[in-house]
Amino acid sequence: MKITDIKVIVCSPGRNFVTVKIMTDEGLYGVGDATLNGRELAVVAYLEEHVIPCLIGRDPHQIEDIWQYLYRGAYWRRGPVTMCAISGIDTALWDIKAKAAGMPLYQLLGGASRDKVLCYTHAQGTDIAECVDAVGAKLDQGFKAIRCQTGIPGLPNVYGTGKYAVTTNAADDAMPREEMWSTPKYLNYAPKLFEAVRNAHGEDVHLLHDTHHRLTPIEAARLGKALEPYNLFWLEDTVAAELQEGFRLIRQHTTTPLAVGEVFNTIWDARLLMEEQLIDYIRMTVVHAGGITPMRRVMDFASVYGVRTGCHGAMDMSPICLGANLHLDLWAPNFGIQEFSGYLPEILDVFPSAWTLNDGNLHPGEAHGHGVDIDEDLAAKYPYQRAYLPVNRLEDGTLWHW
Ligand code: CS2
Ligand code: MG
Repeated sequence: MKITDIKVIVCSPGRNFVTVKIMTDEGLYGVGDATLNGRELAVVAYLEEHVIPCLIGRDPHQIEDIWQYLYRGAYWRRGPVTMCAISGIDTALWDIKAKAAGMPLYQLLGGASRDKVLCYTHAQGTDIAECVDAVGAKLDQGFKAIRCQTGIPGLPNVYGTGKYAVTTNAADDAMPREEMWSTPKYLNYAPKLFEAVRNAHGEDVHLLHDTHHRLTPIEAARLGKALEPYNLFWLEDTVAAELQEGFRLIRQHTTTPLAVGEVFNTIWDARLLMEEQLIDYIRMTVVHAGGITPMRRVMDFASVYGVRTGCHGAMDMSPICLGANLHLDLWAPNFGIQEFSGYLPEILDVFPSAWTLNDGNLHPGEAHGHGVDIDEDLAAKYPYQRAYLPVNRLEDGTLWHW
């Protein structure tokens, strides 16, 4: 088999997506997600100018060699733009291989280790009462695990809450919005949220929380300790992800399980965290990690240290990325949970998907390949819109982690 053509499709059905489509001389094609939220066109240029010309005529079955060629061969390794581009290619190649084998992708990975994939969804509110109600609504929909985020008195527009809770491209995102942060206000308020949610909804629901890299290690340690009575499934992204050693201090002080890694893009970003068992869940995901090939390695490496998986799955990971993650989730012996924030209906129309959601669990489906496609005609009706993630400042104006 030979690769005859590779297209990069950019569309914005409510938010921007970059999709790679690889065509072959045998009529089989595969698709992969290459979306990097807020930096989409940088990945498009990387693919069109530097990757695609090298792959025309190659055998699409040589997934490992093509991955090494694009990663090692580039000399300039790592980084989100590079790894999202490689991921788009790698995911499309696995899609082709599984279609050629006449199997759903999870069978090629080693088969299913479980019947269904537990997922967590999001509940948020501008205040605690609203968030408690939102948790109730998600429980009514059948979800078993719920990430809770609340606005904080005195701080407008806190991440994951209010108007900006859904990660769509709002009209006012054409330039970066500015949010405001205060760690003291947050640390005093966050435990009250979980006290209220447990009081209202009991012990059975798994509760998660995301701090979006905004704390220092000692602040994270304090928060983890304060949340212990509420038995969280995980506390996510407490400190800046670059500071792997910072987790040593957090770990010494709290038994709240820790998750990190949505901004990592290679196994080396998480090596120390896993080797020293400083985390419980690794949040890396197919699109940002460079594809299915390296994600399988991350999952295996994590399993050596008792670390479980918790793939990032916000709406800016396209349904293709979710589909690919779900095949890995179904296979991985050390699977933990899959994030699922859901999609706008127009996104699901553009990306016809074989995966299903039932009673708080996902399944990748039995379609050959990874089971997600793109409707190119429909995608063309939603042109790209420039959109940024927000930036974050402390109350005195200092630029802070977002
Ligand atoms: C978040 C994301 O899902 C999460 O845990 O941290 O919403 C993240 O902010 C976005 O994916 C950024 O693109
Ligand atoms: Mg997060």
